[in-house]
Amino acid sequence: MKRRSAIAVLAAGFLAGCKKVQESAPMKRLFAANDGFHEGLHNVLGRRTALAREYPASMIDRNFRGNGSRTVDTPEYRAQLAAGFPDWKLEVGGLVDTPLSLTLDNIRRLPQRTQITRHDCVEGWSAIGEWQGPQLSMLLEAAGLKPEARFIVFRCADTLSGRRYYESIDMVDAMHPQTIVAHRLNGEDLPEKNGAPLRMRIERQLGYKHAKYLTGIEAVASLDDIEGGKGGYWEDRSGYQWYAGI
Ligand SMILES: Nc1nc2c(c(=O)[nH]1)N[C@H]1C(S)=C(S)[C@@H](COP(=O)(O)O)O[C@H]1N2
Ligand SMILES: [Mo]
Repeated sequence: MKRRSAIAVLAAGFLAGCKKVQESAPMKRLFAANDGFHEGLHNVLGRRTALAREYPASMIDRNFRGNGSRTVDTPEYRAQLAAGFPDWKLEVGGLVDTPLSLTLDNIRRLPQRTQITRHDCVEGWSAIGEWQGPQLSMLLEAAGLKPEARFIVFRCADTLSGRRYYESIDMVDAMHPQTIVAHRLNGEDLPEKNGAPLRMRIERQLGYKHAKYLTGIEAVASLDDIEGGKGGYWEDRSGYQWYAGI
């Protein structure tokens, strides 16, 4: 019953949400705020909403490197991995009207976006891959963001040096058409090292923003009280920039 209602909510959200991302409520508010404002802000928004470059299939790196966590070191994850993640749940919650609990099957049945993009890691390597999954904006529209929601936090299953990995973005990136919840890489289910079964793609930002082993998507008003308060695992620990635009 619970699962069916999540799908119904998603379907309704999708039908309502077929309009362009630019016409979604948060983007409307952004562009309204920009009306009559000076050119500088207009240019910044233009840059932030522009698409990241997409590449031809001939340029795909067939063995996409795994970086940071390359697995989740728990018996539960190993069992899920071996069984094809039958019980993996992606929770969409926080400041939303209707929290969603989605299975992989739910995610696979949603309208999909496929994009061939270049991943850039701060450590100095890049790789081109083809990613597939539903747009984050669709999930957020289905759940219904409350007006106070300003950031989206991504929760992950893995720990690095004893701390849960997490990340966050603002609504411009959350509503960006290339921001997707990816479950496939280069035409196959996401490999373990690349974040199976689900990971974020946030194509206008550096690699550490792209949360792997995704378990939760949470809408919040402020990042101050989350973990170290700087909006991400590396931001808390190493002073990496929260906004990692490329
Ligand atoms: N959950 C989680 N997500 C993560 C990391 C991590 O260690 N754990 N590493 C980040 C970093 S620094 C990079 S460059 C990319 C690497 O993605 P890849 O393993 O698919 O190359 O994942 C990012 N997302
Ligand atoms: Mo990275």
